[in-house]
Amino acid sequence: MTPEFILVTPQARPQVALIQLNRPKELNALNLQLMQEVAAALKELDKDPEVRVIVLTGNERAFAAGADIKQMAGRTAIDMLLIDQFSTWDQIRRTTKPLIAAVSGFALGGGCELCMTCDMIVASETAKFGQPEIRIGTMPGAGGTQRLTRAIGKARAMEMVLTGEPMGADEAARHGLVNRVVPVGQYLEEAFRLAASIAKMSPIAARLAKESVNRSFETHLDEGLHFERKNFYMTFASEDQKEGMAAFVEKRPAEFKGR
Ligand code: DAK
Repeated sequence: MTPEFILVTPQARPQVALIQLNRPKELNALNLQLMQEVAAALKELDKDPEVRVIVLTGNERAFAAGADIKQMAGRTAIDMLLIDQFSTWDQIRRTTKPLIAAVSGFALGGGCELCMTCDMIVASETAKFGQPEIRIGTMPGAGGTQRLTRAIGKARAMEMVLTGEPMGADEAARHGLVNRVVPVGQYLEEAFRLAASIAKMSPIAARLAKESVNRSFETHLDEGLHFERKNFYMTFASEDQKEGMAAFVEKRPAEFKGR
């Protein structure tokens, strides 16, 4: 079925797919259907052998201004429990291919959480990251208190979560929340450029490396090193590792096949 609230381009650039959130009048507020469409598109693209990297974006004015407050306003705790939005968010988190958020304008609440669920963030100068849920009587519910704190440290995250005050792109870059900040006209191209440089690598090595970096957030050092080691060994079972090292020795560019 054609999605209603997102646009999906599997080959926006060679081997790079694009998902664009497309509810511009509502600043891409994340209603349930939109989130399900994002999760379904990611699942599809994650299986597509022609796709190596995925870029997720909104538009210049807003990546996403949060979960849809109008849809959420009347819900009870039990409604929220039964809707189980977390299965959608968990599925997004399980995407195995590198996922880059290209963010301009508002990335607030669930919008900030969604871009932090991605592996890297390319921001435009106008990007504003924030967790303003406190201003509407609630708090982050899709990872904001955890991912923001890990990214920018306790003091600054606490301030943002308790005051709802957003952080601009330059400060986000200084804190390591985003990879780079570029002028508004360039953020999507810059995300594609980053995506293309990753798409040239072995997709097997990229997948195993992504898993290993992510593991560092979930475990202690000894276990993390053990996990890394197993994934490192596993790259030696790939044709890509043989090709990569042969290409180096033969002084030619490697051609990775994802096998
Ligand atoms: N929800 C619904 N509609 C929204 C919206 C939102 N989050 N943000 C903006 N809109 C709508 C506005 O209502 C307006 O629609 P009309 O009134 O024209 O029909 C339109 O978008 C344009 O917005 P504004 O007129 O307000 O535009 P301004 O430039 O004046 O202001 C703004 C832009 C971003 C500062 C403002 O719209 C704003 O403060 N928006 C709300 C930001 C916010 O509070 N976000 C956090 C929402 S709570 C979970 C997963 C996720 C979450 C929770 C649970 N689970 C997995 C369980 C996440 C929760 C949240 O994100």
